[in-house]
Amino acid sequence: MKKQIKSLSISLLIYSMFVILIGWKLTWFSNQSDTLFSQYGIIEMFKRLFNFFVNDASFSPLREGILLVSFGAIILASFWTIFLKLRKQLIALIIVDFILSFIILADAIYFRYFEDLISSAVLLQIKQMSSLGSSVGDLFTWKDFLLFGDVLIFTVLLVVLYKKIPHNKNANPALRLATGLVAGAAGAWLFFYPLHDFVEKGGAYLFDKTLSSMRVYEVTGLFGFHGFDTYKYLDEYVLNKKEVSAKDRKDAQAWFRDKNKEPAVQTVYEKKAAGKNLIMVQLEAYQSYVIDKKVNGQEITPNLNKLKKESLYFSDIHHQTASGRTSDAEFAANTSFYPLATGSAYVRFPRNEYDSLPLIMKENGYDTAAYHAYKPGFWNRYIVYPNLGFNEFHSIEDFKKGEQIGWSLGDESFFTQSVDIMKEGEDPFYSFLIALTSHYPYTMPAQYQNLDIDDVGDVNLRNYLQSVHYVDQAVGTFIEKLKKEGLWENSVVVFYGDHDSGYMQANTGSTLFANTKADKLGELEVKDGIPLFMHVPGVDGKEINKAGGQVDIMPTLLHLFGMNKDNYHHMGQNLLDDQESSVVFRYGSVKTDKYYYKAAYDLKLENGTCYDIESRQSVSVETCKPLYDKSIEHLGISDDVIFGNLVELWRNQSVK
Ligand code: GP9
Ligand code: MN
Repeated sequence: MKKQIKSLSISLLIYSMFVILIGWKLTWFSNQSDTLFSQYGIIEMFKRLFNFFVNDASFSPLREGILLVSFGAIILASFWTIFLKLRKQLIALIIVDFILSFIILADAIYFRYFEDLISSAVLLQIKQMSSLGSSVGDLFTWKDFLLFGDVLIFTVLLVVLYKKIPHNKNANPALRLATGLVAGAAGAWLFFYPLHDFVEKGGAYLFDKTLSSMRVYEVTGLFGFHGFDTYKYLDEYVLNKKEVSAKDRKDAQAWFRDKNKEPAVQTVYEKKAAGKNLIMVQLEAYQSYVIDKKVNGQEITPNLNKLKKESLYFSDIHHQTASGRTSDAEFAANTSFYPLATGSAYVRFPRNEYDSLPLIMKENGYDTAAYHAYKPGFWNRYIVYPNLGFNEFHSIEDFKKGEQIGWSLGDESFFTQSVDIMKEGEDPFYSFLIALTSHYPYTMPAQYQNLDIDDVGDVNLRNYLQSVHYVDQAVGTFIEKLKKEGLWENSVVVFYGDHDSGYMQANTGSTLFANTKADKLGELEVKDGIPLFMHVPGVDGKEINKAGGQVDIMPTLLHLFGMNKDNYHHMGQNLLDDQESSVVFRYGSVKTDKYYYKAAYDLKLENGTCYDIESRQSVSVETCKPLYDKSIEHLGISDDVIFGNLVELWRNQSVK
């Protein structure tokens, strides 16, 4: 018996070491992403936990709870190894160590770019990720692989010492089984107790309507998130394909009915674009802080600055994208629905129908086409576009070989060739162009590094500025060509940015450069800011600073073209009327002209921050409650419509 206990003790000692090692790796991830342990401080968390057990202090599932949950998850993933004899246990632990380390590293790399975790929805888009190609390489260094150092050392030790490891003749299987089960039960308690407490304290919503992966991660930890995400995926796609309840369907329908009941506000712009063509250009990672800005005396975007004076320029527009990036922006602009919290709607619901911009233009006699010089399968575009109402999709396969910059054909050649295709078609038309050159990591060939900025910001910022400067030049060429071909005078031409540039971390050269107000609110304001230009023939230039986002682009255009109908389902607002406006971000924050409500990861009102824009100070969150309520309502309704493909359903019902 003594020997058996001794061998079990060795086994448990090694096992504990494994748990601590993986725990340490989780804190490494936290430090990398500045979340959880890094935010709260691991020592502080242990202290509070001690206080909870010893001094009966109160328990916060989000602080000390996350410690228990994280360790619980490690134990749940590995307690079964205790059932095995020592040699086999060691092999099993090395394999589990490898798998868990791999998950941690993959998430860390993904987070550096997307500030999000890898979810099953993201894995469904894995083709996109692999096409990130060389840019993925820039996201990690060899040091990251030290995370596998222990796996390597233990494997070598195991091979060398294999013969010397006791055969465990003495280890009693029943004793091992019992110990393993006790460990498993302890793991389950550690994992579920704080989560149960969280749900009891009103946290259930987080698991019902998953608005973002990071919010779930904040309460479940990294492995807990992946467990939950896998469960959600199976539940959504395999076990019970998600049906939007009859009540939610009705609520959504009533919401649109109420919205459409309000008579449209008349403006001087109404129908100003009737009969004109529409050319809409989405610019990659284009942010508004570069517009009208000089660096070392040089204009960063001289052509767009000129356009700004001559067109309608919307100066308070923000992107509303999440992990679907470029596809989210296209989706919002062409359907007036919010992108999903996780994964791209293009990938998750490619066959959905909407009252989409190309479809409406088509109904009004327009020819419609999308242009993007990249692989047609990327973001599922070739499947989605016909459903949205695009007659044609000109992908990389339809462009002549030209100058290659970054991911694909440079924007200059892309724009020029697109106009050549456009001019051959019939009027009126809607052409939607997605530019690509200013994609992360923004490195430009030497001949296109035309700004003299060696002493500015950090290398990321310099690369970014050079690439947006190049794209601006391409925009200039594009406008000239449209003029030459006689298209400028009879087309509405729209330019907007798809999303942020992806690396704006606090206190780096880039934030300091962009945030001229140099305060917390300024950081938030510039982070998601994108430009929006609308050139409307016959309409003078004007700057409009109504708060808005990408979902507002289509309602504004329909107003200009005089194509709006009161049975359309759109989440956005017309940016040209004088009604009060607001922009709801996909992660729950909201901005109006007066307030900026920054949502917390857990989406609880009280954990967010409410800023008064004029005083630039934070005020009581209650002031922002109406904004908060609006964001929850909007995101919920939009999600229901997408999950339930409700626009198609309602269309079919009204036909019957
Ligand atoms: C490529 C483009 C990629 O087609 O959509 O941009 P991203 O989604 O990575 O921003
Ligand atoms: Mn993009």
